[in-house]
Amino acid sequence: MRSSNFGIIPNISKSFETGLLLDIFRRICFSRYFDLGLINAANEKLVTSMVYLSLGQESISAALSKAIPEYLIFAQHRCHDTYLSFGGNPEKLRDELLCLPSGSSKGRAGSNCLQCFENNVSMFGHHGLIGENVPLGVGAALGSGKPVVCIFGDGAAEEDYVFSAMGFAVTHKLPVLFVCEDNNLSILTTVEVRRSWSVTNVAKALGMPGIDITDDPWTIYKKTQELKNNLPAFINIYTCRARWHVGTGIDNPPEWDRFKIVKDELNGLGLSDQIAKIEEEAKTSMEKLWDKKLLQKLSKK
Ligand SMILES: Cc1ncc(C[n+]2csc(CCOP(=O)(O)OP(=O)(O)O)c2C)c(N)n1
Ligand SMILES: [Mg+2]
Repeated sequence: MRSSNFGIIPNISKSFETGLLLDIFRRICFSRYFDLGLINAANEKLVTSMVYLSLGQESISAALSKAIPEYLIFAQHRCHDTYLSFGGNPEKLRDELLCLPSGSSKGRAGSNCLQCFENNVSMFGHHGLIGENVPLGVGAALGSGKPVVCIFGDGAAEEDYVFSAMGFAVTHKLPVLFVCEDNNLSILTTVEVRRSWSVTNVAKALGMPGIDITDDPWTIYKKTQELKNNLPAFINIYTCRARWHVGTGIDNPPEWDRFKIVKDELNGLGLSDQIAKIEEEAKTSMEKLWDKKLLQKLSKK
């Protein structure tokens, strides 16, 4: 059942070291303020390319990037947070969205096809066919022997090639972590309307461990640490998309506000001063990144 605390390990944050709690929070803030700056820039028509915001879902990659920083990444179209949390350069992401040659794909790919091969990150671009990153990721694990994370949506999870790739990974015991960012939506259609079955049950039937949790970053971190010793494995993570499928508008208020829940928890742990400082730093650096005059200058180049 979708709810803000489904599958969360009670009091889990208390078992974390402060440094790790703050690092995860820093990554959440960074992705969040990147997208908030982008929303302003897009609303001012300074960014005119299509944007797929990860706003609302950013706790997932913040936690994954701490738990499995070295994995090859095969993400889908909603992955600003994945790119940023794993260590992609924010200027290059901004420039990509501005369609500039200095962008992460020379300005030719855009929001939904992000890639990164620097700062020890190996993130492979998505082509647009939802779920195709899953067989590609499984093939990469087979060919390279390196661990892979495939991150895809609850809609993509319904594509037949996703299941055949997951089955192949089980048969060949490949080191792949399959992560479904389950925001309950394929564009505007909810899971309930689309299917009567659960992807987690399919993963389990194929012979891999499968769990359902919510986007509590500390539970994600802990469960990922456990599952990485038992790959291939599948995690379905309930989360909330805060903005439109594509673009900056708002469909409905999100079912829960993970950012607020995380801050409340960290405040309860006595970290108010530290998190206020981290949030302010993220806000300031992203305001600079998305400064209106700077964007006008960059676009004239
Ligand atoms: C094979 C295929 N079918 C349909 C589409 C059109 N399409 C683009 S995004 C999308 C919804 C994706 O939903 P989900 O995978 O849950 O990702 P989310 O946008 O919710 O993050 C669809 C149906 C497509 N790109 N590829
Ligand atoms: Mg979805």
